[in-house]
Amino acid sequence: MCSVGRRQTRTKKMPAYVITYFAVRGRCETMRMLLADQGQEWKENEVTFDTWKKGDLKATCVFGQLPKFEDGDFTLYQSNAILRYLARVHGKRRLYGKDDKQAALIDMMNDSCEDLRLKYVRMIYQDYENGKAKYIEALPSDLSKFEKILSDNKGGFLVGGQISYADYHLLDLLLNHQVLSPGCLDSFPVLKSYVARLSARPKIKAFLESDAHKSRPINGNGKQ
Ligand code: 6SG
Repeated sequence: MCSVGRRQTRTKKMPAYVITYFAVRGRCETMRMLLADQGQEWKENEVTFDTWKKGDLKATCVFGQLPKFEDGDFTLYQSNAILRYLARVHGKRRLYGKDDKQAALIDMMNDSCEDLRLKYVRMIYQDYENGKAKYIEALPSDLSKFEKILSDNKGGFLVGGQISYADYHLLDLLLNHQVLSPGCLDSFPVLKSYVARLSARPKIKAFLESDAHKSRPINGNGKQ
């Protein structure tokens, strides 16, 4: 999926994508799922925490953080900007809706995914021992919003009738939340079947079953 050897046989259709990140799912599993589902190849440039702590790589990153994403000689930072870039480039009708209004709604959905991700990340990294139970208790309030959105939109996705980059983001979040709290989708049948349906897309299924995915911890501190 991401061997250097294969890059040599790439045609123009096969961009030289490189993801530079820690060996975790974290902020990159959404873009990895998007790329896998779109039949793209990429190379992983794994950074150990020890290397990162030395500071040399950090000093070269525009905002001092990873992930870094390269498409040939084009370099991007900020995981959501990377998702939007890939959304503009891939997909039958791109992964960004059919017009400007759908694109704006897809951005809106992704912003709400980002809100939930930030809450999750803060709990995982700053408050896991004390805050986990409270976080799980409050989770239905967030999940119910997505349940209603998906029930109201008959197209099977967050917006319209085609997958968008925000769907990959929500899928990643829901998969992580099912690890945090295995029964958390039981009272949300629409979300539950959405996760099952997207996870069963052949290329996503293969990705989720891959050693590369399974061997990466969700978070950098081992909490999940
Ligand atoms: C952390 O926060 O793994 N990037 C992270 N951390 C290192 O020096 N808005 C952007 C975006 O969407 C957020 C980037 C994100 O792209 S991801 C980063 O660069 C830094 O700031 C989550 C993750 N964290 C584990 C980690 C590695 C280094 C610091 C945190 C574990 C803890 C301390 C060392 C090893 Fe650690």
